[in-house]
Amino acid sequence: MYNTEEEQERVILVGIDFDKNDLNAESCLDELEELAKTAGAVCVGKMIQKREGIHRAHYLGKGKLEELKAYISETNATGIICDDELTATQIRNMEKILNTKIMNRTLLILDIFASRANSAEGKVQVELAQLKYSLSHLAGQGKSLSRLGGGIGTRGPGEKKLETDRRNIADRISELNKELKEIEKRRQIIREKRIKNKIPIIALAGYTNAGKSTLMNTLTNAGVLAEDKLFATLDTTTRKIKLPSGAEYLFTDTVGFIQKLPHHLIKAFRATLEEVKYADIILHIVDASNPIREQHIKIVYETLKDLGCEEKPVITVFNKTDKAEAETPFPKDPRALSTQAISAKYEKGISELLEKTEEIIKGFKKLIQITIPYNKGSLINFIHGNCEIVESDNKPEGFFFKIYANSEAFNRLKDYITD
Ligand SMILES: Nc1nc2c(ncn2[C@@H]2O[C@H](COP(=O)(O)OP(=O)(O)OP(=O)(O)O)[C@@H](O)[C@H]2O)c(=O)[nH]1
Ligand SMILES: [Mg+2]
Repeated sequence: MYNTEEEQERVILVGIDFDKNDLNAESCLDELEELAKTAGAVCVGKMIQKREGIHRAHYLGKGKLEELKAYISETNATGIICDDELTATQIRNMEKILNTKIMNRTLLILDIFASRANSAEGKVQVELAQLKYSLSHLAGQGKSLSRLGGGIGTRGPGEKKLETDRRNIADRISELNKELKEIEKRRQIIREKRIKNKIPIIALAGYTNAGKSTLMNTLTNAGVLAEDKLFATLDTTTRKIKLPSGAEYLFTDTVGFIQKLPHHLIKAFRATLEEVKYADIILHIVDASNPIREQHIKIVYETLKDLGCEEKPVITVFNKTDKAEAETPFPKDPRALSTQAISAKYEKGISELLEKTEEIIKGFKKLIQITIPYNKGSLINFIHGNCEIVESDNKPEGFFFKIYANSEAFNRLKDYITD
């Protein structure tokens, strides 16, 4: 009989409690457990070593490694997942001592990304990041991945198996780079079109699992995938939504941020993450019921800074306020222009949030009604190129527009206001 199901991995999670670190090692491992579950593995144990830093040769100290070896055989684990970046040498040395599969947070995240990527761009980015990862971690050995069989670290985007033949990796990387350039070009054209249309862009950003897609669903009924898994969303989705005020906005749901996301991964997914860079305003969604929400907020701001978005207007949205754990007073957020408590799932606080968002957007744009005489054709082009049009009509006395005008447009058009 053939068993086509992959054998479930049984993993021990391993972390280091650094002396000078503001990240809490236990909560990092809890999150790693969520990631492992999302990737389909079972956590059979956890181990944290207090150390000044990572051991250069084998991540943990020698004594702790022996302890881990006993723990592996005791729990029948099929592999370990370390919470930090590992070098090829560290992996090799640990493999030799522990005689088990060595994985880490990055490999796990890539594996989850691989199973979640839907768009062409998402798939290309994931495969590229995976191949680069395996190339740098298999340097000089070349057999480690093929020896692993199935499971975490061997899955490519979609149903595909990750290519592990080193001779082909370099070719495939250059092929994917070319594809990615093409996709980025297309994305750029779409962005330019949006900017030209002058419809304000509102990005939903925040820590993974905060409820961004749920809010997007509440706002649009767009049917964006929302589930209790880390990295449910890997591809960005943009929807045009008309608010009760009559104005239209583009809402963009983005990939979640996470702590310890290595810089090279942020770089690899830049095209996807960068959507926030083109937004007029960021709605920063926080899971207010999470005990380490303050840590999440800090990581989101660090990532936004990495992406060059430190000046973007932000409204911080405390979500999941329907949960009892969210009841303690919300943390202060001096970076945000405003804050709002909501429940995306139970549709609480949504209209207040939208009002605040519109107020801020309109803070730099004024809503006016104008009628342009038919002999002033050049102004029509100016309006189309520079203003956000809410309504337009041909009236006997001229072209009628209801528009959001910035200060320049307001000054140029104020003689035609017909309120
Ligand atoms: N109780 C409660 N649960 C919520 C609320 N909003 C979202 N959730 C749940 O939180 C989980 C994560 O929601 P998502 O909308 O997928 O979160 P996300 O921020 O898009 O996550 P990623 O795409 O993984 O970054 C789901 O199980 C939602 O049902 C809320 O207001 N209250
Ligand atoms: Mg999502």
